[in-house]
Amino acid sequence: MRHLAVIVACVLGGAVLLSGAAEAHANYVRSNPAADARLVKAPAEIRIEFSEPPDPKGSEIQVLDTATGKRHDTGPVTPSGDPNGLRVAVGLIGDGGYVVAWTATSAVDGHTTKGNFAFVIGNGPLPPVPQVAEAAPPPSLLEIAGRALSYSGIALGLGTAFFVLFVAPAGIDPRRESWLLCIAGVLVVAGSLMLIVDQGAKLPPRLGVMLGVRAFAGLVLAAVSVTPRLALMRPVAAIAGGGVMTIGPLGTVRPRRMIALAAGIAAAMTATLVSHATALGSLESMALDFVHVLSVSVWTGGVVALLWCVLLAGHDDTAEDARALGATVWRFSVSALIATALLITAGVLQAFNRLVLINDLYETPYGVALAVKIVLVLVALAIGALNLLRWGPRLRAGIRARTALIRDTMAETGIFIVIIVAASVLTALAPPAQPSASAYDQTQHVSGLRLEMLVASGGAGRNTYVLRVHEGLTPVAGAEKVAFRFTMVEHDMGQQELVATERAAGEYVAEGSPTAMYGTWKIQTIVRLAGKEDVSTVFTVPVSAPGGGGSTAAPPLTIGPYLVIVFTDPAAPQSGAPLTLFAVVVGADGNPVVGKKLHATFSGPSSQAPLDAVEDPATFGPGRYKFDVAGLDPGTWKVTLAIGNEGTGAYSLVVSR
Ligand code: HEM
Ligand SMILES: [Cu+2]
Repeated sequence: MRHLAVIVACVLGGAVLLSGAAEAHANYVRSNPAADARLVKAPAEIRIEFSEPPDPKGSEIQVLDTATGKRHDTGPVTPSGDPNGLRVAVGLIGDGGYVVAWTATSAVDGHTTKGNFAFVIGNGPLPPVPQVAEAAPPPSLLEIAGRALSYSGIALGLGTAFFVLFVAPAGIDPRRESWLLCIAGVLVVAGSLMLIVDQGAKLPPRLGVMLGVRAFAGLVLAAVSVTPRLALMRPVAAIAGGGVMTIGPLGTVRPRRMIALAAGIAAAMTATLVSHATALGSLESMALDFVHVLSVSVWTGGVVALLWCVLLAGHDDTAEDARALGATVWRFSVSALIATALLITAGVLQAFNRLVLINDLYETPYGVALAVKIVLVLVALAIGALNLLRWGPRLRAGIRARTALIRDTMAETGIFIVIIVAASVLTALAPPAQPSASAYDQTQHVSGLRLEMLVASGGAGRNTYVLRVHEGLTPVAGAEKVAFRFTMVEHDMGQQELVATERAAGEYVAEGSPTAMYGTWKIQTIVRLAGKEDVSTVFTVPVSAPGGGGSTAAPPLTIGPYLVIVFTDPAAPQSGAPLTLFAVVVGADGNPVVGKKLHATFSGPSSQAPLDAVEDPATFGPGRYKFDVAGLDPGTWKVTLAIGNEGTGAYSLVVSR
């Protein structure tokens, strides 16, 4: 019970350290020309910046004339100079509307995403605003299989090496683990090759190198297993005195097993280096992922090695045999307890980073795969507890329990296989929390419905509004009415309503220009289903100044009891140029909050004095606070906003050269 309490404390403690939303799969962040831009003269090239490094080889940018459908991109897609950017040259084009349709392949994990946006040259009408939805094709079976084999091989190799080095009885025959290491090596090699074949010609070079390293580590595992007396190892073995070496305080060290452990760790490292955590580019997230993979391997691979050890022990006829086995079970239980505490902490922290709502666990494919994992982990933990609390003590008391131990470890092994398949589906899917091609994308859960509001562009004027309505995993088709009511927070501009039409099952779309002025808008959505009461909720959407369209608006901050929408004027700040930072403070009822003291502190490429906000309801309307910033150096700034002493929130500000 005390151990359980420690695990629970670790998980809860970890959950407190949650950080913001993650991104994975290469998604559109901004472009030049911007989405919905109106240009005076034709661009010579299109540049798009994504949320993670794209690989030019597997990516495509098409520039299409909306009138004729003709393609105007010339030459291949190349890096744009920005680490996350791509560019394509554009032929001579005249006035008119154009659609840019892009496909991006992540350089990190090879996952593909698609999307599109429009721009217009001259005074003509804006071309039809393209679909807001961006698509990530479903993962292939080959990818899931390749991941599952890789992960099982890594876990078996690493877990076995750890088990024989640190858990098994000192005298265990080194040939014992050979079979397990050999199977592990074969699984890792086969899994890596499958993933390479799955990528085919579009295999990003970096991913190719990583999978190559993983396959090599697999070969090492297999080689170490089949050649305990390999010629190459002979000198080492000679020095080591037949495979056992004494190194000062470390005690005896077995080089063969150390090599297997190193190969397992190297293979685990390649998993982290091609994971969503790495695509995110955050060291913290990568460390969590690496800890997760290592601890998962020590536990799951260790259980299989324990099973093997028990099977090979042959019998536990005497009380002596039973006691020896009991000692091994005890040592394993201790390492398994530490490993499970680590893996659950790291897993839960990652999960919070990848999910938008807790409901994602049953309302998105990614969440369902995660939920399957969590439930099965709980079952495996229960069985593990049985080993620890029941069979272990019996064995140590000299009572036979070998059959029960074999049955339980086999059951655990079976569960682990399903967990690893679930983890493979999980890592192949796009997590729910990720930036979308729309300027605004928020999800709310109201009266049993999941409502996702997408607003195509961040600027004032004509726009497309999409509401995706789901009940559980199923889209809610055929609603009697879906409508949007627009009111401005800062000024009384009356109310406008747009009625949406169903574009696809559960996807309701309206076009129009209800947001005439830049500032903060409340969109009340009304969903009327036959025979049910209307479901209504409010989304608060920042609308940026004209010309600022296309840049992804930051999601609102939660500071104390308030929702705070932060935006800048100009929308894309330039280094050294004065800029205004606006913060609109909205209460729980969606109404503006006046008379607060707002304070901003800056951390970034250079030092910047903190600022206090001024309120100017006569000019800007109530609830809008203004910071005048003299000019910032180029780079990414973290602006921490405090409202009195009610709370703080962080806003990320990118200043270009
Ligand atoms: C025996 C138990 C478990 C096994 C074998 C396992 C296995 C794995 C593996 C192999 C990965 C992929 C790592 C990579 O590619 O770098 C992964 C990722 C992950 N795991 Fe687990 N895991 C287990 C338990 C858990 C638990 C209990 C949770 C959460 C409560 C969890 C949440 C996650 C998350 C969120 C990811 C990241 C997925 C992504 O990249 O989008 N795991 N797990
Ligand atoms: Cu991905």
